[in-house]
Amino acid sequence: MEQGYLNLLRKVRQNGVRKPTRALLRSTGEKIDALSLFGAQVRYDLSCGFPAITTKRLAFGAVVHELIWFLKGSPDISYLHEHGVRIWDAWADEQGNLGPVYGKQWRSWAAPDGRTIDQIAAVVRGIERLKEDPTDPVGRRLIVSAWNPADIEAMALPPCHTMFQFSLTEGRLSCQLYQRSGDLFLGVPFNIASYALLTHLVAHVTGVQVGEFIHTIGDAHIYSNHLEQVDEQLSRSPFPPPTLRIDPAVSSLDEVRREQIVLENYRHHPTLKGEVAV
Ligand code: THF
Repeated sequence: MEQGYLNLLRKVRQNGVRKPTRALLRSTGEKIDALSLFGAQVRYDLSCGFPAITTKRLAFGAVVHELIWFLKGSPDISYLHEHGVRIWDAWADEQGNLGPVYGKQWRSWAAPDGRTIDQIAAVVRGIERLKEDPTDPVGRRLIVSAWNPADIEAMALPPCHTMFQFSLTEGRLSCQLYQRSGDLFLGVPFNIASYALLTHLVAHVTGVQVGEFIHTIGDAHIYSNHLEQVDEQLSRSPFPPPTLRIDPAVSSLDEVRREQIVLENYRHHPTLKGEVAV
């Protein structure tokens, strides 16, 4: 299940081009280099298990809370703080605001005429229509975009997950993400789990099976302060993937709670820590 991820990690570790980046390390205050590969794609078959990385511990609770927070459409990180999740702190201002990032664009994209567009609700409606009529034109248009050029300047960080598309094929729901920039050691395991979970949730509320998660990355990189951890991770053998269980009572993406999502049989190697570049 995670072999595709490990192969990409190994490829960038061995053949990535060393590049300077814009990112800073808080601990030293200096800009940091990364090993980088432009253009990568990994497929995860969600029907074979949940793609939680097992070669280190994945903070699955933080993944779930972050996704619930995106789905709430909230511009500040108070929900995350109420649940002890600190992964967005480095980008927030003193009031905990990030500007019009993922949640805002997913749930209430501002149209020029003053309307707001709920892209997530539109995807769910589109899948419902496709169940009735597989030839409905929405079939190749199940798209959510976070990249709103008019809002980029007001965002704490331009979205790394620029857009994603769903496809319902033979009763199975697949999702492909285009991620413009991927921090392979720290962020990407989170991102894989997050979009796999989103795919499961959308499939659950629309009553279809899950298919694949296809992860397409623009700049796939390993920051130079993560190299030791990556070498350790690459020396480990993955365990069989865990299984995701969603409470059957979940009927809408707007009311999902943390306790309704359970990762079963998650066997993993010990935690590998790394400092995030901001
Ligand atoms: N910027 C950079 N440089 N890397 C990223 O991964 C990243 N993100 C988001 C936005 N900008 C980014 C923020 N998401 C962690 C995980 C996800 C993040 C940021 C940080 C992190 O530190 N994870 C640790 C600890 C987790 C915990 O225990 O809470 C880990 O070991 O996974 C990627 O979308």
